Amino acid sequence: MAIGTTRQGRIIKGVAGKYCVKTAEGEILRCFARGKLRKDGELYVGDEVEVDDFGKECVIKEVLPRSSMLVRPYVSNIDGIVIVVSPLPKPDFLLVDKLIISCIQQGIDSVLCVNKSDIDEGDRLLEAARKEYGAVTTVLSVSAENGDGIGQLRDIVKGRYYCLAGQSAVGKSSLVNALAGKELMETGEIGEKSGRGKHTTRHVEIIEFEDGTMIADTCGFSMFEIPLFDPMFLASYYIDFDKYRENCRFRGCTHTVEECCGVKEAVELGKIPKERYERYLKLYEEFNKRWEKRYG
Ligand SMILES: Nc1nc2c(ncn2[C@@H]2O[C@H](COP(=O)(O)OP(=O)(O)OP(=O)(O)O)[C@@H](O)[C@H]2O)c(=O)[nH]1
Ligand SMILES: [Mg+2]
Ligand SMILES: [Zn+2]
Repeated sequence: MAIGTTRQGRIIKGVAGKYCVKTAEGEILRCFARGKLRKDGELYVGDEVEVDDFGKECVIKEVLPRSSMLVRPYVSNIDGIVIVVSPLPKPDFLLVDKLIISCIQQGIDSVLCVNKSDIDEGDRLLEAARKEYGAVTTVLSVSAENGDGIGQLRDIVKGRYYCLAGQSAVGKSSLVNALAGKELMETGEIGEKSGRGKHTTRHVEIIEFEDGTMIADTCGFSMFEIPLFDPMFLASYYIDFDKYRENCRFRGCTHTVEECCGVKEAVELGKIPKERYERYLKLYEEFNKRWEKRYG
């Protein structure tokens, strides 16, 4: 077999075993994967890879160490997630909670974009999002439709690499187009009967802007399980609980059934939103069940 030149680049798209790798010089190499990298789950969009360049054909032979890695959406080496919700389809805050936990686990940033501000009557969703997440992350009001808040979003992602994440039809691809100022990505509709999205975006793809900003458009999803860990650590990902934890009587308080719990007191006093705490309990239960099934 001919010996190729080794080159480096980043996977910006991968469909059915074929990958587009962009080099530092901006050249796009069309690649296959070698050996075990051919298996599902071995290569992520965002991966920095070494490629054997045989001229017509290129082969990915190695993945460089990743700084971050997510399974939902399926991306690597990101600096942060733009979590998108909208008034329609109906927002799912449990999904938002899980994405924020993923960000904290991976040591990356998050921003919550309340999209479709043009149809958010009385700013209801925006107000709810601010109440639930104001103490946790940046909450932005945006509209891909009329350009509202897009400048602020652009400032946040500038020069960095963010992926978009959220349910189908919340407007992720529309936001990429708004940020780019042109129609790069295909956008879809909401089913009239179901009120849900139609999963228009089928592949993760990185779009690079002239100033070096990179945005990965991703596929919508509603179900997602965080990789399992001991439920006793769940509360440590709720940074808005932090300052009330010192009022818990017991060390290692899980803020569920214990007496004299500072977090529960804060919920009673309205300092922690009740709904946020209730979702915590739900997720705690979910983790407990999974944990017992595996280790019980
Ligand atoms: N009114 C309004 N509609 C919007 C806005 N942004 C997106 N939409 C509409 O919402 C629908 C879904 O938009 P997409 O950008 O395809 O949504 P997506 O999140 O990429 O969906 P998937 O690719 O299926 O995950 C389209 O009909 C858009 O025109 C907005 O700011 N305001
Ligand atoms: Mg899309
Ligand atoms: Zn407690």
